Amino acid sequence: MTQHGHEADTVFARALAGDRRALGRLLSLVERGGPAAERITELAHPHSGRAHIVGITGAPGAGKSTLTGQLMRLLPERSFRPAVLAVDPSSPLTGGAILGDRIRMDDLAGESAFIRSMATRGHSGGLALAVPGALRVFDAVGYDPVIVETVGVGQVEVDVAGAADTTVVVVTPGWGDAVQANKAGLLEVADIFVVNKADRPGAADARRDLELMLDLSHVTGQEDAAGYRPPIVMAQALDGTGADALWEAVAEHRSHLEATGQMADRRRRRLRLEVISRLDQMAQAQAAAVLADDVGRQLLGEVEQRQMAPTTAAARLAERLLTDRRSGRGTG
Ligand SMILES: Nc1nc2c(ncn2[C@@H]2O[C@H](COP(=O)(O)OP(=O)(O)O)[C@@H](O)[C@H]2O)c(=O)[nH]1
Ligand SMILES: [Mg+2]
Repeated sequence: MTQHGHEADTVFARALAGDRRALGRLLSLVERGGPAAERITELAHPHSGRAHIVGITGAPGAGKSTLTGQLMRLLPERSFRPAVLAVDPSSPLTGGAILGDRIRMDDLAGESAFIRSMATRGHSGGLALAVPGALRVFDAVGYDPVIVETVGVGQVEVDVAGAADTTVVVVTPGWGDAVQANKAGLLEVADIFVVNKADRPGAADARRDLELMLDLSHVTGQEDAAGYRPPIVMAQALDGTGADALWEAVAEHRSHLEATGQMADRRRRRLRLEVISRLDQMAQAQAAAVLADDVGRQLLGEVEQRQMAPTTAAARLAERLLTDRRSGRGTG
């Protein structure tokens, strides 16, 4: 067995038995990518598929972390074992304040919760693989729900709605109205809305605007065929108001997904996308290798000299790449 395989196997077994340090190590290995991450995916996959993955998204400063922190307080009291993956462009790897400025990791260091921050920079394999990998690890070792916090669609390369069973979109009176949420593409991905900072003026307006937008999407037939309409939860994350109602909405959405078969559909689509990203990454690495070798460089030279069309060169390279793979002389 390779060294990577050996470490991954040992660490995974320990994490599965409840060792929190091993879980931390496992997540680092997954985040780093490469052979160890692949081995961990193999080990974790058969154990996964049970946790409810809840995405929390919205503009920076909307209160996502504070709200998540409130859920992390509430859920263990109700016998859940929640985990959080905070994907944050500004977050250091071991930030003490990832759950907002009032709630520190130490407050939540109990056995029944786990919080992990993932910086968006420095991923050779990309977040597109690191995020599903980390969520799978949490799921496999028994955390449920698994909450993934990210800034809004289009601001990071990870698509939270694609990664989650239930997507919560947080807006604030200060951030703007439903029109902005709509422009940011958040309206389509929301299963639940939270109007946070309801202590601020304009909260009722934000709610009304969202209701109007939802009415419109109903008229244009965008509403869920099974009649689901995203509820709007008013919250003040700083003092925890609305956290209960948010959790209730999340649980209702889960029931709805299960009753209508959409849970299975979403998961099927997600796994398919994960295979596609992985395949894509492998194909790109292979293509880069074939382009960089002698034949690749020669063909590129011929294209530059106008002796060969780019299409012909690409077709030749593709053929070589596939032949190499089949005869086991590939670079991977
Ligand atoms: N007034 C008010 N401030 C809030 C509320 N919730 C969060 N905040 C503050 O908003 C700021 C951003 O919160 P944070 O949770 O870090 O937002 P994130 O970037 O979406 O994760 C922090 O200073 C919070 O204390 C709220 O309900 N009311
Ligand atoms: Mg945050």
